[in-house]
Amino acid sequence: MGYLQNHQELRVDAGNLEPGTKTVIAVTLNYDPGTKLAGELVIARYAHGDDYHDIIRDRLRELGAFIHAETGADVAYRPAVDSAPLLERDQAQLAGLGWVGKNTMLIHPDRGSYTFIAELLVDFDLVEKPVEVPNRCGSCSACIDACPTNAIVGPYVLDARRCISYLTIELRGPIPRHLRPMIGERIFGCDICQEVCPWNSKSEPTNDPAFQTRESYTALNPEALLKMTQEEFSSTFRKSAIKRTKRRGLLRNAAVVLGNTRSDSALDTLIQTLHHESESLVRGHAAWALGQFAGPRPRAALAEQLNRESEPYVLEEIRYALESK
Ligand code: B12
Ligand code: SF4
Ligand code: SF4
Repeated sequence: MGYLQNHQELRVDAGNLEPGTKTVIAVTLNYDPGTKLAGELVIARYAHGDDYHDIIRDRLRELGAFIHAETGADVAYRPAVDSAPLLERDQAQLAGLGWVGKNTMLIHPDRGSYTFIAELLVDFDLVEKPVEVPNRCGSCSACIDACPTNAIVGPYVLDARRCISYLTIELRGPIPRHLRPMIGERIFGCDICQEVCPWNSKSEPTNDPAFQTRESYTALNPEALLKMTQEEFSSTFRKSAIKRTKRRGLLRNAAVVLGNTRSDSALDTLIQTLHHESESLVRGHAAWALGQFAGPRPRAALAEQLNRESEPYVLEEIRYALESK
């Protein structure tokens, strides 16, 4: 997320991002497939279908072409969706598309918060100014109370370093050990602070074909993920936002989930991963997961790998796992 920090000056005023910008047309798009996955994987709702970056950028270009055709004016426009250093929730709030709630999400009173935000930066003024939607969080604190990692450190303030979404999607290295148990079964992203929000109980799932749950995901489970080759990963998550973690990130998350669920049927897969996986990040998390199981088998597998392992990070995870047993 360094691009946000490195471009602070661009973030509040879109004119700094695209010289000549006079208006930000902010839009939201419902991504809610309406269900959690039927299988064993818990994937954030926004990632059940196709990669929104490509889909929404194309649709924004269509909107730009439509404005050009309607007005006849030679308008310049630039599309942006979760790709530019813009404060998108604040832009959307200023555009009257909802309020930023205590969980830091943009919420619309009818459409809830399962929405992407995107913008078209244009070089003309709009005559009408939008009317802002008043904040309706009131005395509710359901999102703050439900967050498993206490990442919402106070109303409207999120410590991203504790957020499961950050830990499972953006973080490239090892997940801090003390936070792993709180991830539960979440393999990619987290929706808890939205699922408990009363403003999402009214919202309708989307019919948009791009954001329906992919059929192939219902057959997946964390064990199957841990066995995935690079080729299988690339084809399964082609044109999906999930490929952002790369194979090693997703397999790291799968190992954490198996350590949390501690199903005996996962032992063989975790041992195979510890002994044969080429990515040290994944071996390290498999070691941690084995440390969560009781009994002599995981201990023997850890001890065996202690003699074979050469990577200092994995050795450290193995020692921690053996000590904690
Ligand atoms: C970084 C980031 C994350 C981080 C941090 C999240 C966060 N709450 O800041 C992580 C990885 C944790 C994350 C998680 C998620 N994210 Co995210 N994320 C972003 C991103 C790229 C930047 C957000 C940001 O700037 N954060 C930094 C902090 C400092 O900003 P801030 O808290 O808003 O505080 C600033 C403003 O409030 C501002 N401010 C205060 N008052 C005022 C007043 C005015 C007038 C103005 C202009 C500014 C202003 O000053 C503060 C300091 O800079 C945006 C896209 C974008 N470019 O905006 C998507 C975005 C916010 N994420 C999105 C989504 C969907 C998610 C997840 C739901 C994904 C998931 N299911 O796992 C979770 C939700 C977690 C949560 N509760 O927030 C959507 C939200 C859509 C919506 N309806 O709100 C966005 C908008 C992407 C998109 N284009 O659709 N995300
Ligand atoms: S997305 Fe999950 S971990 Fe992040 S703030 Fe919301 S409930 Fe907490
Ligand atoms: S759960 Fe309650 S406090 Fe949190 S965003 Fe929704 S309405 Fe606001």
